[in-house]
Amino acid sequence: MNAIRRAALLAAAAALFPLLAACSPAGEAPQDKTAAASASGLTVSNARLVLAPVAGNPAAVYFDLSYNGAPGVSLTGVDVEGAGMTMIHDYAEEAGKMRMVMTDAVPLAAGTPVNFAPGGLHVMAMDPGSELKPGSIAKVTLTLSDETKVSIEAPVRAAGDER
Ligand SMILES: [Cu+2]
Repeated sequence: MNAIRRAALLAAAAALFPLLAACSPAGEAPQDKTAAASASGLTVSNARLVLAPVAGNPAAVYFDLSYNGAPGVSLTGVDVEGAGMTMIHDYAEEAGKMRMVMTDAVPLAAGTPVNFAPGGLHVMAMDPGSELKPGSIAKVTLTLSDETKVSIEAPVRAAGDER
């Protein structure tokens, strides 16, 4: 191998290395429930999808949001790959009873964490497909009012599992 060719190969290897490191499959990025995704000041963590006791009934998606972006932004939609329509729900007291209510937008404010959790805010995912089975991973994409999208991998849990 001559010197020029060797130098060119070294340069090519150096240019490739960051890419290879960034997409190594079993690499440094933690793949457990503590994995977080973020964009435009929004960080999503602790995502999980909990199936209903009856297969095919709506599943619930929970996650924790922290935000340090621009003011006036809200969470306007959540998509779940492999499921049908989704809705953001909250619980509200009405005539002494807790009822689920639809929520169009969840305002985000810097320094104010928002938790989607059992008994409170949650995403209902209609018609979860059979590929969303316990132990699998659901790709959940959050959309903000400023068009930002953040995708996170949510472990799928059975109805009886910890929520
Ligand atoms: Cu609901």
